[in-house]
Amino acid sequence: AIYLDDVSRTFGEYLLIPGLTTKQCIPNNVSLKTPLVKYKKGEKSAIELNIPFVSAIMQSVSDSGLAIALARNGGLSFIFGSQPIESQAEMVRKVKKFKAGFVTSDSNITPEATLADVLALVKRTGHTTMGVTHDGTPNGKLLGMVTSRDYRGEKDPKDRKVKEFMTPFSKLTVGEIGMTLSEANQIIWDHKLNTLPIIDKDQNLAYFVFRKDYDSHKDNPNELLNTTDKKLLVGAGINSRDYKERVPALVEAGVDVLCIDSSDGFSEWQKETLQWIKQEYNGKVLVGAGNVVDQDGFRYLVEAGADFVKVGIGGGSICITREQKGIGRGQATAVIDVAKARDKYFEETGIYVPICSDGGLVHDYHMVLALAMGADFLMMGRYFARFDESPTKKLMVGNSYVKEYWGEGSNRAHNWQRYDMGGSESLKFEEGVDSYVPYAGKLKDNLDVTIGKIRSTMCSCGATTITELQQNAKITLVSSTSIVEGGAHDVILKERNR
Ligand code: MZP
Repeated sequence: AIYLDDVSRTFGEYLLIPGLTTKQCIPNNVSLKTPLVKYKKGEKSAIELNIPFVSAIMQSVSDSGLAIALARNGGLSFIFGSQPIESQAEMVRKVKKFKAGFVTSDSNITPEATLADVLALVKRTGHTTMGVTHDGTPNGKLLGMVTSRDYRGEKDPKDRKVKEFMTPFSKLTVGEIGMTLSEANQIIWDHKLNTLPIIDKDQNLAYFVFRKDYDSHKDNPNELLNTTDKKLLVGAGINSRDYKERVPALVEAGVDVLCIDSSDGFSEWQKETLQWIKQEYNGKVLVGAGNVVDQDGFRYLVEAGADFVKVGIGGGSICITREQKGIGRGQATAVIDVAKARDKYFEETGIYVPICSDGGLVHDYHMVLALAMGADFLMMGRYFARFDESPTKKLMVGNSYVKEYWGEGSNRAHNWQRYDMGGSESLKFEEGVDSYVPYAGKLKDNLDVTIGKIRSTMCSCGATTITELQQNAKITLVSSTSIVEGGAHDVILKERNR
């Protein structure tokens, strides 16, 4: 046997030490943008997430409902693969059909609102409302406001007001269907707008063309602009058994990215699956692989064509693989080790292959630790299972509301393909449990708190991007006694709010 020198450790055994927080390093300036799939040095990833969160490939987590909610908030779901091909494809279609650009009015916005107010509103409502200013500065007065009701008649005085706001732009907002992006660019440029809504009346959709950086690109307006309001992003889990039928159906349904879902991905089964997909679609279909917990596993999957690699065995909240099979590795140690392999591969080839830390994240600060240790994005099951949008039942147990949450390795999920080592077509023993998690309300409300904490911790570390965090974070191991010191201690607690 080979003995590794390091101890298998998990996130709860570490803390972050503050770095210098500069005056620019404030939570609003923190960008959580992150690459999802591999890219060459100097280029950009074909898919970037606005927040580094993906939801687990699980029956009790990722259906179309959660996928829509998470994508609207900047993350991405992998629709669970342990279901018939057609129903999984239908879920993908449902997400892709969702009208992300549907616009609504909000009574909090007045003609005096600044663009910053509108942006806050857009953030809060999940990109459903957009305003227009004309002076090209972030604090410019709001002159126009678009709502879907603009085009459905004036049902109440607020609608009339909205129409009044729009008057200066009536020529720009009606009848632009068929307008090209460069025509829109020209209008923006001529009128010094920050944003230009283009309304598709038939579909009740709004497309926004906006100026990215007014000051630094004055001489080349066409470089400034891009469009938003695209279709929502969605991923899907696949297995290494029926991929020749499943992948074409998912691609046909419009899936953006796939992930081979297995508890142990360091296998020839995954290599064959990756190679088939890459060959069949000329490299155009994006697919991640995993899970692995060391450098050898990473290298093997990347050389077989993986667009990202998922890290983690046995750390999931519902997982009993380590108890059942004695297989796994502390999640923090696994991420640290695989991140080294990712960086080495980048140095050698100029290709950056993102890694995902999957499972075992309990506290919000664990997420920052995982990112600081090298994860590019995080997959979570328990976290999302608690929300209204997850597909499972909400029940009252004792005095509290809970939601059901079961592992893909439990008998309930019947997902033998995920645990298949070849040669059998059934689950021989359980590797997961059936459980409850505390009900936590709406995804968006919880995500706002979590993201707020992450931004704030990153500022303490002196980082405004995930890359900066990975490069500069100072991390220390903690002793068991100092963990006690970290909670409230030696006081008599009154009622505690989160
Ligand atoms: P967590 O976020 O609940 O801690 O972990 C979710 C992850 O656990 C999933 O993304 C998956 O990798 C893993 N998982 C899912 N089912 C099982 C199981 O039944 C499992 N053992 O380990």
